[in-house]
Amino acid sequence: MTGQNTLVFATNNAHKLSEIRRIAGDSIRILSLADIGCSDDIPETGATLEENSMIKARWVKDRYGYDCFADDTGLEVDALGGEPGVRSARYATDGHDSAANTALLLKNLSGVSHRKARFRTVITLIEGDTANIFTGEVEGEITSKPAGCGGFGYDPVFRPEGWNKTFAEATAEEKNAISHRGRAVAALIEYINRH
Ligand code: ITT
Repeated sequence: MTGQNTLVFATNNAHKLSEIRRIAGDSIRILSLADIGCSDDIPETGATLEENSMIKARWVKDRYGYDCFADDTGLEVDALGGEPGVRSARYATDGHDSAANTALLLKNLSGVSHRKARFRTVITLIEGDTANIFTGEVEGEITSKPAGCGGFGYDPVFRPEGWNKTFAEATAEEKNAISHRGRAVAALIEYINRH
C-alpha cells in the first residue's frame, strides 16, 4: 500500500463507512472523519445528489486539507415522481430516522401496484485541484413490508430486480456485488488504479 492511495471518506454514516471499507478492501486506505479530528455535521444544502456529494467532499478538502471522497445516495421511486431522492435521509423527519423514513415510504405507496425504484449513488473524489464524479445504480422495487435485518436505511424494503429477497436479507457480499455503492466504488477504484 502506498501513501497516495490514502483518502478521507467524508461521511457521518458508520454503515456507509464499513460498507465502503469492505468493498474497497486493500485498494485504498480509507480514513474516517473521526480519524482526522472532524466531528462537523456537514450541511447538505444541494438540490441534487451530485451537488451534495461535491459539498461534502469540498468541506473536508477546504477545511482539513485532505484528498477525500464523499457519497450521496438517494432512493428514487417512480410512482412518487422520483421521491424521496435527494431528500432520502430527511424524508420523514429532520434527523436520520430510517424506521420513520421507511414507514412513510410504505404509507405513501399503500395501494400502489407500480413499485419500481432505484438506488443511485454519486461519489465525488477530490485529489489536489481535481474533482471527479463516479456513479452507480441498482434497479428494483419497494416491497409491501420490511424484511431482513442486514444492511441499513431503506434496505429492508428494497428488492433488487431478479431477486426474491431484500437487500436487508442478503449478505454484505451479495449486496455489494450489485449495489449502487458497490458499482460507484468499483468505478472509483478503477480510476485510482489508472492514475
Ligand atoms: P452522509 O451524508 O454523512 O454520508 P447520510 O446517511 O446522510 O450520510 P445520504 O445523505 O447519502 O447519507 O442519505 C441517504 C439516505 O438513504 C439515508 O437515509 C440512508 O440511510 C439511505 N441509504 C443510503 N445508502 C443506502 C443503502 O445502501 N441502502 C439503504 N439505504 C441507504
